[in-house]
Amino acid sequence: MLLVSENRCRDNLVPYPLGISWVGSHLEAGGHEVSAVDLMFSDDPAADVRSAIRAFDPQVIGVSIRNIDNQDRHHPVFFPEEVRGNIEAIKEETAAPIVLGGAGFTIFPLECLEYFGLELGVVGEGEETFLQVVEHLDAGRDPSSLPGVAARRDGAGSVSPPTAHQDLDPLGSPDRALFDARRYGWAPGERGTPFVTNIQARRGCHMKCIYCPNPVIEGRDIRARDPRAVADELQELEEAYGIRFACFTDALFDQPPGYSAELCREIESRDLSLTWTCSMAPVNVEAGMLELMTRAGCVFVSVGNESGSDDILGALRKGFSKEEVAATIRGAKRVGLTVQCFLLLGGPGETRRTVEESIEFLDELGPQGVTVTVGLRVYPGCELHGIALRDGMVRPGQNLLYPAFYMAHEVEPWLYEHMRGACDERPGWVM
Ligand code: B12
Ligand code: SF4
Repeated sequence: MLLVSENRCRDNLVPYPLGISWVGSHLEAGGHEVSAVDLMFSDDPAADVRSAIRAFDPQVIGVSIRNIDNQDRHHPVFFPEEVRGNIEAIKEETAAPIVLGGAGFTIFPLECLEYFGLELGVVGEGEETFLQVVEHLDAGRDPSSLPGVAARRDGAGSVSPPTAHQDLDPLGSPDRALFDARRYGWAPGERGTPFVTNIQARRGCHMKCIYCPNPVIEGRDIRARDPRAVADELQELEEAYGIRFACFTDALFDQPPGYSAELCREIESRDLSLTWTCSMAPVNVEAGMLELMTRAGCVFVSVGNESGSDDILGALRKGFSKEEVAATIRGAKRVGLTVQCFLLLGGPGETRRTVEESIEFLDELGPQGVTVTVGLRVYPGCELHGIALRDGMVRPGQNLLYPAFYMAHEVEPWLYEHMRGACDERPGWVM
C-alpha cells in the first residue's frame, strides 16, 4: 500500500500527518507492506508521487485529504486544486485503485470524489475500514457497502455510515517512522517555521457548537486511550525522535475531567523534558486541573471561547458563559500557562454591541494571543447550514466544498476592516 499525505498547508502550526500514519500502522499490523509519501516537504509533488509509485508498485493507494480551504472569507485558499494535479499524476502512472480519506474528505465525501474524478473513499476513522477495503479489493470484492465507505460510480454516490472504534487501545500508536516525525520537531520560541508533532489521546466531541463539523468527523462519544499508552507515546517521541514540543489534537483536553487528571499524572510520572499544548473548553474546569496540566509539561492552552458576549455564546450554542471563560483564562494565567483565545465574529445575531463587548472582554482578561476570524464557514451537517439557508447566505443544493460563509448582514459592511484595526493596535492579536 502506498499512503500519500497531500497536506502542504503551512498556516498555523504545521501538522504531522497523524491520521494517515495511524492508518498505516494498522495496515502494517494487518500484515501489509506500507510505503509513504509526505508532500509537505516536496518541491515537486507530482514528480515525487510518480517516483514513489515506480519504486514501490503499490496495489492500492490511500490519499489523505485534511484541509479543503483555509476558512478565510476574505483571503480564501482552496487546497483541492493543487491536489487534483497530483491525483491526475497518480492516475497516469498506475491503474491501482485510489482511496481517499481524512478530515476534509469526511465532511465532503461525494463532493471530493466528484471533484477528483474518483470512486472510493473512507469517511471517519480510517484504520479498520481501510484495512477492510484493501482486503475486499485484494479478493476482488466490491467494498462500497462496507460501513464508512463512500463510493461514486456513473454519477451516483453512496455513503455508508461509519462505525467508530469504541476501544482505541487495540489500534496502538501511529507509526512515526512511516512519515518521519523528526522532520516536524520544533519548540516554541525557536526561529523558523512552526512545524510540530501531534498526539491524540481521545476522539469525539459531545458539544453542539452550531458551526463545527468536528462531531461529524469524530462522532459525539468521547473515547479515550489508556493514559499509559499516551504517555509511552510522548516518551517515545522524545527519546526516539527528539521531539521537544507536542500538540494534542483532542477537541477538549479537559474533558472528561477524571480522565484528563489521570493522563496528566501519568505524563508527569515520566519526567519528560518535552512541553506540549492543547485545546480546552472553559466548561467546569476543575480546580487543580490547570495546575496538573502545567506539572505534566503543558505550557500553552487554546481556550475555544470564540466570543465574549453571552448572547453570541448562546447563539453559537457554545455551552458556557463569559464568566466561565473569564475564570478559565484567569486560572490558566495564574498557573503560568500562555493563553490563546479566539474571536469568531459575524455569526447569527452578531451586532456592533456584541463585537465591542467581545473585544473589551478580552482586553480586560489579556490572553497572550487572540486569533480573530470574520465570517463562519458553512459546513453540511451543521446547524449553521440550516440557519444560512434560512438567512439566504447559501442556496439549497449549493456545493459547499467551495467555501461559503455566514456573515450577519448588520456587521458585514464594517466588521473586517474594524477587526484589522483592532488587531493592529493589540500585540498578539492576529487575523
Ligand atoms: C487539531 C487540529 C488543528 C491543529 C493542528 C495541530 C497539529 N499540529 O496537529 C491546528 C489548530 C494547528 C489546526 C490548524 C488548521 N486547521 Co485544523 N484541525 C484540527 C482537528 C481538530 C484535528 C485533526 C487531527 O489531527 N485529528 C487526529 C487524527 C488522528 O485524525 P485524522 O487526521 O482525521 O485521521 C483519521 C481519519 O480522518 C482517517 N484518515 C486520515 N487520513 C486518511 C487517509 C486514508 C487513505 C484513509 C482511508 C483514512 C484517513 O483516519 C484517521 C485515523 O482514524 C481537525 C478537526 C477534526 N476533528 O478532524 C481540524 C481541521 C482538520 N482543521 C481544519 C482547518 C481548516 C485548519 C486550518 C486551515 C485553519 C487555519 N486557517 O489556520 C489550519 C491548517 C493547518 C495546516 N498547516 O494544515 C479543518 C479542515 C476542513 C477545511 N475546511 O479545510 C478541520 C476539519 C476543522 C474544521 N473546520 O472542522 N488544526
Ligand atoms: S467544542 Fe470545539 S470541537 Fe467540540 S463542537 Fe464545539 S467547536 Fe467543535
